[in-house]
Amino acid sequence: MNTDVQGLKFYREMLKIRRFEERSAELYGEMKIRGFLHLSVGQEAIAVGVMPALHQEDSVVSAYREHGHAIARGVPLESIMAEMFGKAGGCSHGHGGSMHLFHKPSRFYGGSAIVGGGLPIATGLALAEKMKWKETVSACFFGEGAMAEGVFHESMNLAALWKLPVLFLCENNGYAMGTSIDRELSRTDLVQKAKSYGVAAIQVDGMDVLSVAKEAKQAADYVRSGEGPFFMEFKTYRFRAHSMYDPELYRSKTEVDVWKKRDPLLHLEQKLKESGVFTDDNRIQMERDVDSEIEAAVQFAEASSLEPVEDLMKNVMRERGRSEY
Ligand SMILES: Cc1ncc(C[n+]2csc(CCOP(=O)(O)OP(=O)(O)O)c2C)c(N)n1
Repeated sequence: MNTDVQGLKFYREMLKIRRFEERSAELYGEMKIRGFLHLSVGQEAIAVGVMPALHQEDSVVSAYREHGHAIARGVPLESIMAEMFGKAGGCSHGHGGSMHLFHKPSRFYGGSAIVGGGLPIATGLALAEKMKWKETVSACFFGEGAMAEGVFHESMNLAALWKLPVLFLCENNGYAMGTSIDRELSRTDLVQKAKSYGVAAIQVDGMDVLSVAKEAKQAADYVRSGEGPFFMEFKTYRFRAHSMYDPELYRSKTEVDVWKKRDPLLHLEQKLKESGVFTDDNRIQMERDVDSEIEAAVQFAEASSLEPVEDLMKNVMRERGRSEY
């Protein structure tokens, strides 16, 4: 695909994620969305740049900051919004909320509240696919905070040892809640850490969607060809709070402003304008289109019903008494 056409597509997709999350924050204020809500504003280039490298039959596993991943993967927008509302029309039937988006048709296997929880799931999916002789990739998004968890090391070790087709996608936004990376990890060279397991690894500018797309394609091709796992560290930043309750005392406004100058949307907008394929009018029109798509999703969520009370225990694993066996 021509770079300008691809750039315009990427811009629209990043804009959709940005506006979806900004609208979600408003709806949270209106108490339409309840529970936890983690926004990825500032990190959109990673979801949007990585997805085109994946095929329909590949698996995607994420963590709790996953709206962007789900949208970019093609999980229907209205089913994501309905899930945030806790409604039966949600992709997880309203059982999961923002942190537990799940959509089997897209092979989007969560959404997990447990830091690092997706890593062994993605590794297990890769093992299952390899045992079936399938040439698929199991892509796993996680934050650098997950690299302090035991499961990160177990997953990397087995993926490397058994040459499993896992694409490890670390979004290094510098903070795990209020803890900066140098206060959480003994070694902050993440690429080196991955290489110590014998896993091929690179660092990529996570604010530049075109670089993300180029590098992700090569990495996914490597994994698909049976070479084993690949680790990508994306240097990025979240522009908003960790979740909806966060006074942000751990970082300065100046630091946030410096990163905002590298906003992935602004960055791409400038590039496209320089190429002469994008104007302010185009942007305004695109914003209108995206906003009406999001409003349709909100209407769907509003109209969707709550799950009947008698179904609330459906899909809940219960310990059964001996007599029930
Ligand atoms: C196993 C586990 N430990 C602690 C927490 C509490 N917790 C929630 S988010 C978070 C920070 C994780 O940071 P990172 O993985 O870098 O992701 P980011 O929030 O930056 O996207 C922590 C410690 C949790 N959810 N799960």
